[in-house]
Amino acid sequence: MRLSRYFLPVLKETPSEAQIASHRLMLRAGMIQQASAGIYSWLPLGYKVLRRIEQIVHEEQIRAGHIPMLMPTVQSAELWRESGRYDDYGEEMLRISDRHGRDMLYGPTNEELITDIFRSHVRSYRDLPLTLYHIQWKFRDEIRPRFGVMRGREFLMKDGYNFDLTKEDALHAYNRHLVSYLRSYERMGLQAIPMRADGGPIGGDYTHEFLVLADTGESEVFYDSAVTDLSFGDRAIDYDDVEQCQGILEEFTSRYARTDETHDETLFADIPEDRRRSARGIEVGQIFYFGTKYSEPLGATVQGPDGQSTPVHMGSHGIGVSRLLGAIIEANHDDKGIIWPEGVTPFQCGIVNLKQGDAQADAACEDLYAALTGRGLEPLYDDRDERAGAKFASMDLIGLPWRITVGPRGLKAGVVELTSRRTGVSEELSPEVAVARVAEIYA
Ligand code: P5A
Repeated sequence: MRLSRYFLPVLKETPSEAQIASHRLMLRAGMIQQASAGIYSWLPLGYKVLRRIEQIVHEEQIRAGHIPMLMPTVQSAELWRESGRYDDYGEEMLRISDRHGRDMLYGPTNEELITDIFRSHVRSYRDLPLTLYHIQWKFRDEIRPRFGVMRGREFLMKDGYNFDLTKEDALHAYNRHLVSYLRSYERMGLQAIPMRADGGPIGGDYTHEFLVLADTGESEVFYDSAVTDLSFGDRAIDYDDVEQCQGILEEFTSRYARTDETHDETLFADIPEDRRRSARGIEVGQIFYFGTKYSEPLGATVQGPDGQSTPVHMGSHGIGVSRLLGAIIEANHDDKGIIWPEGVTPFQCGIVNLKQGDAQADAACEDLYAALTGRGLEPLYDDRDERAGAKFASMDLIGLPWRITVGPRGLKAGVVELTSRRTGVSEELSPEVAVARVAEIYA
């Protein structure tokens, strides 16, 4: 992409309504624009990162054997009356009436709708296990939408639902989700710690939230600092291997880590004092096992091997896709702007032309652009007729992890400069080596 042809409405001023860094930076970098309280338009740069995050979530869900689909945002109240949640859900549910006076709602979650799909088609235990998921907009009429996309009213969620014959099988589905979430967050450059939590309006008493530690987080958390030493890394996973998935759950959840809703002072006091931590965190996902809470009232049953009809065991599993942008920026920024982890960056590399209009510099930038594109990368070429300082400031603000700077002086010596946004370290390299280096980073 050439910046002169892109739509990147960068703000010079710091927006006064934004209280935390991620919200400020998303507005300043022209990623989002508020449409009304807690509802945002995703401008091209923000939309690109949103799509990258979605892509990682899809890849990891499919790897775990879960099946993508798409359900609508607007749902009928009927199903919610069947489960009893139409009244229970309270003021967070946006209730709508259609022209025939029928009660509808903008879905805050999809347990009822997916259970209806399941009960319409599945009759036998032979069709299990089954896990379906989608990535779809949700609406929750939050009393205090704030911090930009962090607590929105309209937000993008990945929500997955497992259907199993037995509790044991459903717990394996729970473990598969835990493992796939650990992988997903790490690919996004985040450490998200699973912590015992409360079921809330979704239900069940077996649930973990995934928390990214950050001072600006809305959740209060308590944990053994040893959990922060764990990392998933590059392990081979067989998602059908019950023991392997259970082992990973135990590895990541056996130490004390809880949100304030389930915090237990007595258990906390058993942790050696120098490892006891209380902090704040951003909840970027939550997994639930709730047994037959929805399958029973909605009549989602299958015929078991013994010929008996039994309600299926279920769980649901959510990732806050749009909230993740805020969480990633909270964890990756400095005074100058965002520092994208390579896994989610909107463009892999920036190209800054220090002397636009200089035939040699222009040609060298065009060559770099073509070479990077040829390697399957998407560079952002700042080809505007601007001062070098302004170009650097924009690049630092939007946070591309790598920048290649091209100027007439360097070109005389046959070099360009490759700079890391994170460390600020620059190296002078021939254009070919710079391209190879960037390609290798993303290989
Ligand atoms: C699990 C999937 C559920 O809704 N039903 C389907 C279950 N869980 S949850 O914890 O309530 O939500 C899942 C994740 O969505 C994000 N989230 C939000 N993001 C932005 N703004 C909001 N108002 C908001 N509410 C929830 C969180 O990341 C949460 O973990």
